[in-house]
Amino acid sequence: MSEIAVGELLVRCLAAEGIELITGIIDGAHIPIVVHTAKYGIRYVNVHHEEAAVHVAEGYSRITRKPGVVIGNPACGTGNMLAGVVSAHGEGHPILAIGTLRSPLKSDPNRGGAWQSADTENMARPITKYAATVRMWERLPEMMRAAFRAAMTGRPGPAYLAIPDDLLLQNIDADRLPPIHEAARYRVTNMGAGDPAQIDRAADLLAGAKRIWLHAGKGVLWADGAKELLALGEHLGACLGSSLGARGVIPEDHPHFFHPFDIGGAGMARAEAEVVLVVGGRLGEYDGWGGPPMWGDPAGQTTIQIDSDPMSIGLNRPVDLGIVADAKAALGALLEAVSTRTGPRAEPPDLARYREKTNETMQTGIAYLGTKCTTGVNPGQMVMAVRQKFPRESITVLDGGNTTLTGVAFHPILSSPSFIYSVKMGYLGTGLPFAMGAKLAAPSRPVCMITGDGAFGFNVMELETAARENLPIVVLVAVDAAWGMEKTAYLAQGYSAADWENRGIELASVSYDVVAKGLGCHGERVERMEELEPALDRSLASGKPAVIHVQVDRDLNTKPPGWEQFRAARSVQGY
Ligand SMILES: Cc1ncc(C[n+]2csc(CCOP(=O)(O)OP(=O)(O)O)c2C)c(N)n1
Ligand SMILES: [Mg+2]
Repeated sequence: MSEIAVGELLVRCLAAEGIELITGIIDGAHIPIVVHTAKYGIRYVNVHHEEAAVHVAEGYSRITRKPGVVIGNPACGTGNMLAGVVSAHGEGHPILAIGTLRSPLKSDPNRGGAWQSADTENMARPITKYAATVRMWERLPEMMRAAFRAAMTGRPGPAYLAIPDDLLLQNIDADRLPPIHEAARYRVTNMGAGDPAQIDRAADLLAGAKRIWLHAGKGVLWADGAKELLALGEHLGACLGSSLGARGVIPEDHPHFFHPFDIGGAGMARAEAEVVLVVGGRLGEYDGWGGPPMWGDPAGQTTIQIDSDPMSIGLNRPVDLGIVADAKAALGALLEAVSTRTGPRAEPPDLARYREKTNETMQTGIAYLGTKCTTGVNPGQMVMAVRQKFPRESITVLDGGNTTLTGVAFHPILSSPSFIYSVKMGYLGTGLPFAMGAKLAAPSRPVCMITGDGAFGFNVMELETAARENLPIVVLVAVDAAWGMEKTAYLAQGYSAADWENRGIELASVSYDVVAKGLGCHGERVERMEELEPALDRSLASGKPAVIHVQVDRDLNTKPPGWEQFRAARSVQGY
């Protein structure tokens, strides 16, 4: 009789789902999984913190559109991992988090004094779409399928499976294994284009309208539907916008595109549209909950929504027509149906008038960029220099507080999927692991990350992982030696700068270039704007992960463009 270990059976299930990457920190409990990965073509990346392991998997997932897989050790490593799962849950990223458990023979969470014991299934439940414990190997493939089905169906999200260490070590008869199926046999992999009658109705509504707003959410990216979305928008002469998370679905230098921060121009075009078409998005808080003042009143403005998840239809804004479908397929079908009703149209009506408003909104940004700095680099100019250095197809990752606002304002995203940022969480520390995950997913695409110094500190040890795994990303750290956005909030709440400084909440001016070198990366230090471009060139030429410490103007970094809008967006109540 030939035998295989249950750990290998688990790896076979991952291989059947097409998994090619696992992240985590090695532990005796899951050695029985890790020793089998290579022979199934799965790369195992060993990091420095399980929370970062989840973010690496998320970054990878965003670019590959495949689920990310992470393993945590019993109790503590899984606890760390669940911190990362909070992000995947909020952002809607498909992650399979596997936590090992100590054998129930030796411990259980309710037995006082046990080593590495915690009720991780219950800890995971509110932050996952599926949480369960495998107790018999006979059910392992079925439970893996349930986890992947939950993670990948509808709005994506994380799933959690716990498995005891002694079960993983058990050898079982290789001729009596439960069947393992490929993904298409156990979950919906093709939602289709939706009900043709509804597509026809949507085409009637769109062809009958002159002013159209087309809004793309991240669901368009998951469906790989950017090309179809743009073709439909151009054919209809629609104004185009995206959620913050879906940036890049429409190249942001497109003449019909309105930036998510463009409260004036976008707000006016959206409010005046006769029909709004929302694809793969829920119209959450940063979309003004889909209501006035950022959108027209749904009583007088026709809303069409396409989503693969019925739970997202009409969630925050009432709809006139809700279509459950794959975004790519539905947009393709819709273009065909629209084309039989109307020929290609020119630019959106009143575009010039909307652009005047856009220009008004941009004045704050222009003033910010023109501010002369005596004590460091202008953060806006730093961001623009990065945009000029990196090609359209590069991947941009943002992290931090005010630095991310500057990053969003001055770094147009020109392709997709090319933008990674913790939109729903503002989860500091995600940037470096996101960037690493993106580079693991697309080794030939340049990956650039712009981060605040506070954010960078969370997972800075992952630079060692990046060096070891040969992930040449370029990181710009905007060093203001402060949790700048919180300083802005502090001052806005009426406290003085002197009070802030006396509370011991400032950051030290760490030399991040030196830290980088110590961890096997290339390091640069920039104190004046003219030093930045050569530093970027040397960083790119180094072939290593590179960190550019950019000393930014501390005062200017507390007044980023978009801060008011960022606050205002969160004060809207919605329906
Ligand atoms: C995990 C986490 N902890 C705390 C916060 C609260 N927070 C938001 S912005 C910010 C300051 C960020 O500082 P830094 O990364 O240096 O960027 P800066 O604002 O200085 O540009 C903090 C502490 C958060 N968003 N996420
Ligand atoms: Mg800072």
